[in-house]
Parts: sequence; C-alpha cells; structure tokens
Amino acid sequence: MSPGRSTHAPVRDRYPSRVGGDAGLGDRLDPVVWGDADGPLSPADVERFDRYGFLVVPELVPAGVVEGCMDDFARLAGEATPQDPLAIYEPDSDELRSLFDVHRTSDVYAALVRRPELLGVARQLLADDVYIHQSRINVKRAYTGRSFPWHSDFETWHVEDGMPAMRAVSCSIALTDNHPWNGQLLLIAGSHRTYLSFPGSTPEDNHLTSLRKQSYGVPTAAQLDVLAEDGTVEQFTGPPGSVCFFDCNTMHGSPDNISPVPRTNLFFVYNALANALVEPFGTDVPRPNHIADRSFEPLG
Ligand code: 6CS
Ligand code: FE
Repeated sequence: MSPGRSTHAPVRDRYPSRVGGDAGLGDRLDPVVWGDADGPLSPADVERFDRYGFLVVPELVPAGVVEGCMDDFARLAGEATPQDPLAIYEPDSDELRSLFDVHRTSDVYAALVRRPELLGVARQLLADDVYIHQSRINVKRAYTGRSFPWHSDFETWHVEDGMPAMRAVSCSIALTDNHPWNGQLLLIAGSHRTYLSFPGSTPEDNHLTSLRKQSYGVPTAAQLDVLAEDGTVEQFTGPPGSVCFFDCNTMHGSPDNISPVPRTNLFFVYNALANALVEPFGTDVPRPNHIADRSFEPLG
C-alpha cells in the first residue's frame, strides 16, 4: 500500500451518464428482482414486476389511511412557503407542485412508509433491508397541474445522488382518483431493461430548477422510439389507495392535468441498504438530504 493513499476503493461507475460521453443505450447490469425473499406479492405478481418493470395493485392502502393522508396533506400544504426548500412550485406559476420529505415532517406518512403492504413489497423485491431514499407528495391541480417529461429516476439518482446500482423501488400511491385523463402516470413496459445515458454534464445546483422542470436526463425522441418499439405505453389509474410499484429504471412521465379533477399522489422510494449512496457519479456536490437521503436508517 502506498503511504498517504486511501484503501477505500471508489465504486466503479457502471452506468456512466452526463460525464462527457455520447448519448447511449445499454443493457441493465443488475437484477430486477433481487432474490426470492418472502413477502406480500404472489409469485405471479413478482414475475409481472420483473417482466414489465411495474405492478399496479388496486386499493392496497385502506380508505381510512388515505383519508388521514389527505388531511395531513392539507396541513402541510397550508404551511408551505416559497422559502421552504421542501416545497417545489409549478414551472409557470406559484402553485404547489411537490412537497418533499413528508415521511419526516408528518407522523401519518412516517407510519405509512412502514406499513407491511408497502415495506414488505420493497423488501421482497430488493431482498434486503430498505430505507427511504426520497419521499414526496406530487400535486396536480385541476386545469393547471403540470407534466413530468419521460425520464428514468435511476439516471438522476445515479448521476446526481451517487446511487450505485438499480436496486430501488418506487411506489406511487393514489390519494385521489387517478383517471386516464387527470395527469396520470405513464410507463413504458419493459423499459427498465435498457439504460439510456446522456452527453454533456450537469450544472451545479441543477436541483434548484430540475424539480420544477427537468431538462437534464430527458431522452430524445429517437431514444424513446427504441424503448417504445419493444414495450407498450401503459398507465396507472385507480381509486384512492391504489398503488403502482415501479422499478427505479422504468421510463415514466405524466401529462398536464387540464381536467376539472385534481390528482394528488404520494411517492416513496425504497432503496436497498446494500445500495446506499456514495459520491455522485456525475456532479461534485451531492443533493440535499430532503431530496436524496444520506442517513440510511433501515425501516422496521
Ligand atoms: O430528481 C429526482 O429525484 C426526481 N425528479 C425528477 C423531476 N426527475 C428525476 C427524479 O424522478
Ligand atoms: Fe420520476
């Protein structure tokens, strides 16, 4: 060992993106389902998740729990101010778009991330202890709720947060009706098996604008065409309490809500403890804890 040199091996970048290379299209290098751990999902549902990269479970969260969530959302939204880093506003107005870190700011959401019907699924698919990488409420107001462009969450979490491997699962939980016309989540089935990478690099403090309107890590039409050749566009709809579990690399997005019916969804990201964040792979400064948690406290 040479004197003065760290023995701590840096984690190799297996998914380079926004590090000065070309746009690319590569294979996923990680499993989707990380073992045959026990859990609430049937073998057929695990197989569906593995094949398509997502799974919708209607009315999984009980109605009483959803009501409690909506009540606490009203409180949190009422307290939010533009100075509050946890509150993100729409790109073209001063209306609320997202509220971050809700599992820390609310006892109701702290209890919800630990409910076995969610936590059990995350542990089953990832075959490890898990912690919350990110939590947020996404608000899509009637008429003016704005879209999210197509993206893979993992690409951002890898480049900007230092998430080493594709070993995280997201869940979107409907707190209101998700119709096919009020800004519903769209996913490309099977897209989780391909990794899209991007040229260029990421500006410092990208997160101060990206959460209002993402512009780095957004695929071109040509890249999306490749994913859409192999997989259909599917949607998450359902009554309150319905949940869409999706792999961290599944290509997804959602359109504007121009309907008269608001749509509010909760978003929790469970990451495997073995996949805890390292230094970001494409930026110098990690994003703050309320966007990408670095305390790695296992749940349950
Ligand atoms: O930045 C994030 O963590 C998440 N937000 C956006 C708008 N895109 C990437 C990722 O889903
Ligand atoms: Fe996303």
